Amino acid sequence: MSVVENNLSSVQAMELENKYGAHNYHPLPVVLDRGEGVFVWDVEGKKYYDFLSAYSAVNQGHCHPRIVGALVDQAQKLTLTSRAFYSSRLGQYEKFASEYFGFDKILPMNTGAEAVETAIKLCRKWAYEKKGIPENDAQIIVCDNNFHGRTTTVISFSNDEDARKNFGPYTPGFIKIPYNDVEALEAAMANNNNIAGFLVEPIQGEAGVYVPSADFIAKAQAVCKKNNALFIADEVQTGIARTGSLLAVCGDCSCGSSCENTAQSSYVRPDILILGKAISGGAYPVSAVLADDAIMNVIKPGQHGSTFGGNPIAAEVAIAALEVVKDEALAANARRLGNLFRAELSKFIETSDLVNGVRGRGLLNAILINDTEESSTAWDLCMKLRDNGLLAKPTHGNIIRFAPPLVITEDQLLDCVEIIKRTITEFKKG
Ligand code: IF1
Repeated sequence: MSVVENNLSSVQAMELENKYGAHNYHPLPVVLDRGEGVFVWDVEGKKYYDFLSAYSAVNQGHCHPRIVGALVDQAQKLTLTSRAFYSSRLGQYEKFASEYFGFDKILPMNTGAEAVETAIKLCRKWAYEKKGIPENDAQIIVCDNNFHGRTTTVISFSNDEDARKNFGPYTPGFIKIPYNDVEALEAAMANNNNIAGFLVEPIQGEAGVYVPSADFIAKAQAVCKKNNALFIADEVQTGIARTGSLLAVCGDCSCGSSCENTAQSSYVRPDILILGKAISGGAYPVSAVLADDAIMNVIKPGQHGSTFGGNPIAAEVAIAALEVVKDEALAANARRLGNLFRAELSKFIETSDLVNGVRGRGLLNAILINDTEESSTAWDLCMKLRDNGLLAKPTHGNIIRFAPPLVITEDQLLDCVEIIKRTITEFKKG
């Protein structure tokens, strides 16, 4: 008899996770069993709007038929070859994705953190072999309150004590500056010839959906260019149409594919682009690093790799997921409905003493709860939202992120706005 039972209750399922699973998360008490589009169902069959989208991995909606179809078809043909051999799918994916985002090459990996680690290695190697920084002296500038993953090097430059405490000794070679502070970036670069690059999220997701000044990214890239340092954009969470353009660094374009007019003023082309999450529509772990030959070609055979990186399933799933973004104009939908969402909530919160702000871009938004970071108010509000059929979770104590799949319709979005308004109105602080 299979040890996996199919008809567990929510309570039984939660008990199993608590007993047999590491306690590295504190999930909202809901047990999801099925997903379709913007909806998920728990094991008792209750339906919810998904307003987290697996942290912006399910931008194309749950179980999108084209993406699942690509996954199933390839899984029945060839799942994994390793990179010891060529495969019929990889080169076609590499061409598709490189042209889609407008770079010479792509280095395929699996998780976002792996892609960030890859970008750090690529930047350092370029610094030693092309910029001429003395070996082991390369410095990469990062921002306060960054989130780039959970590997030991990445948490070495985190300032979130939960993410880094007691995981030392830490990897050296990183300089922290305040986010959205071009002057601090210039100062960190001035008189320091060992700066290899600047790694930044175009919008800080985990920190609480911090949208920087409109010109921050463009000015930061100009400072990098002036100092011969690489501008590295971590679009793991903000990419793939989430913020109303294909990439958050695209600014106000919503073309949803590699934009011909990359010369447009708001497009800031990174030297190294990091992608993850929704590059696969959440159907399979896929991440990637893109760069032009002058940077990417510092990596030679045997100097970097991954068992699953660029596997045939990942290749086919990512192609399908990226085609869906363009064919369903998800960037334009995210832009339009994100503006509507913020406009509706901005009006409403003028009447509420529980919420004192809404911010975001496209369909990456957050509300600021009028209570301390240490309070349970944001969590308690998410519990009430769950009861009312909408799933969201606080990013930090008093901020709730709202990030539905980008396939959401206007009617569904307005339905969710009503759920959020009603829940806030009825909420009584504990
Ligand atoms: C968790 C946060 C979000 C990311 C950016 C790289 C990665 C992430 C900008 C690493 C991953 C995930 C990780 C997940 C929850 C989620 C998250 F809360 F942790 F910070 F989205 F905000 N760059 N973010 O956001 O990608 O290795 O996870 O594939 O660790 O709890 P990954």
